[in-house]
Amino acid sequence: MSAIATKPSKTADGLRETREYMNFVDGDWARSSSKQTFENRNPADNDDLIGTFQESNESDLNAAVDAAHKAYEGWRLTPAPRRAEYLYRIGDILKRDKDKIAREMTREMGKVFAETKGDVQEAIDMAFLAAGEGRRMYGQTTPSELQNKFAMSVRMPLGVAGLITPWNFPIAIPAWKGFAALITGNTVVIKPASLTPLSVIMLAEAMEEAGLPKGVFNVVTGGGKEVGEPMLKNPKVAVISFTGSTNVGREISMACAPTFKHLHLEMGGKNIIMVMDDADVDLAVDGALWGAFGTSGQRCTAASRIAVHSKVYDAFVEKLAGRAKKLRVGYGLDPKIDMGPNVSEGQLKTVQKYVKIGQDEGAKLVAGGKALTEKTGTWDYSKGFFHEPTVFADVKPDMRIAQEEIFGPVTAVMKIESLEEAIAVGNSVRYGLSSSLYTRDVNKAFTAMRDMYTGLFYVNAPTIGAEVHLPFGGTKDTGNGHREAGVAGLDVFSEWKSIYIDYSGSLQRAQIDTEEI
Ligand code: UN1
Repeated sequence: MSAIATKPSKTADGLRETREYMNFVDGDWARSSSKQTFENRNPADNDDLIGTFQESNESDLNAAVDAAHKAYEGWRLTPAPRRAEYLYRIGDILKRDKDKIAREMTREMGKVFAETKGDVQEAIDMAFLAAGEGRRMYGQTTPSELQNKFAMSVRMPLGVAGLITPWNFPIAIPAWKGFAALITGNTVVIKPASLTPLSVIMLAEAMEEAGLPKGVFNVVTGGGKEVGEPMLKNPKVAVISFTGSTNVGREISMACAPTFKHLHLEMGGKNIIMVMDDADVDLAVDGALWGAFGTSGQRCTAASRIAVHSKVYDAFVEKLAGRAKKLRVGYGLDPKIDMGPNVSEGQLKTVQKYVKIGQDEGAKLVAGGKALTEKTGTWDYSKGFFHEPTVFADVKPDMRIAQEEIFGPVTAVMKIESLEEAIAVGNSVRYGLSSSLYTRDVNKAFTAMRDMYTGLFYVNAPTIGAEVHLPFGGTKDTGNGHREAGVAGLDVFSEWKSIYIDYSGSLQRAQIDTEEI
């Protein structure tokens, strides 16, 4: 079977083809045993049906886990440099199809084409990074304390990795997790976000074309209750890696606790840009605009708070509000557009809810504030989930809009008097993903670099823009101590085995037969 079955369907404007996308299980494309599908529509244009996807259930999930479990021995014993060859090939395929995949991703998820191309590029980068690790994957060799004894540590895979991935980076995050899992020798079952299943299906198509052995990578689409929860319960799944909200992450954590299932969580953020009085204000405004409104603010790393020194506060607020009002909102495949829609009606409602909360709390709305619902020369907004880029000024650090993750095009500007105050405000939230400082003073830069308790920190750049070869993740309620990407990303999907080889031919007792000096 292929990934897609097409069938004619009647629509208001005549006959159209509906594409039905399959699950990918044991190297083949398959329907769910539920015989049910769900629809995926373009968030910029609800008339545009991307396709229907399998509404899978527990038995589909278990079948995929069985396939991954069966494939594990063969994959585990495939030398890592050979595993890497598949990843190089997958990276090449993604590179070849970058524009095609990105176009579909903009249709499916809404962010502008330049950004979906960046998303695919992150997957390509990760494919090559992980493939390179296939020839490194360093352990340690160390001297033993005893003569004629050899000591070393090696990574070993865990088994079947269960991945639960979000809609905001529909291919990059599945790639971060998936390639790290594969290169370390695990097999994979992935449940993509129901708002963006196509992106993961396109990733699976690249894997199939690359000739990845059957069952090594499996995709099961469907809901959290029907597919996600059975994944957490299945004893053959050795490790779960999840990116999504802190509330769902907590539930996953509790579900994994009784069986000590290994778990990596990457959750919410409330990231801050801090602007000092000596900063290049125009550069800081550029950064704030990109940090707050890139991906319509739907990044874990979005700059949803901005703390500005009182000496440059008025100038900064005026410039940021002016620039935010000028952003062109519309369909992401139109090259003139700066910002796309929210991904869903639910996200749009959350944004509207927080705009109201901000106004009720007494923050000053200086740009945006409304959902876009009319037909204009730019786009027929009534067909999607659009919201104006929104800037609140005079926000107090304890207001809800400065404390809670909104995940939309809303940012909260606060006035501060010093670096120390900015750092205290910056660290005053429950999350700890990303932070940034605009300054020309090297002493201030190093102080903030030391004192911001976040997993990512930038100087003279916004809170977004992480590259794949460094660890990605956050402190406090953002994560559970793990990181993805970089070499650190291998830790989630492997365990250390320390190995001692005694070639003395006699019993040597560590700590006891070691001569005292
Ligand atoms: C996310 O929002 O979950 O640094 C990932 C960035 C991107 C990745 C964001 N490279 O913003």
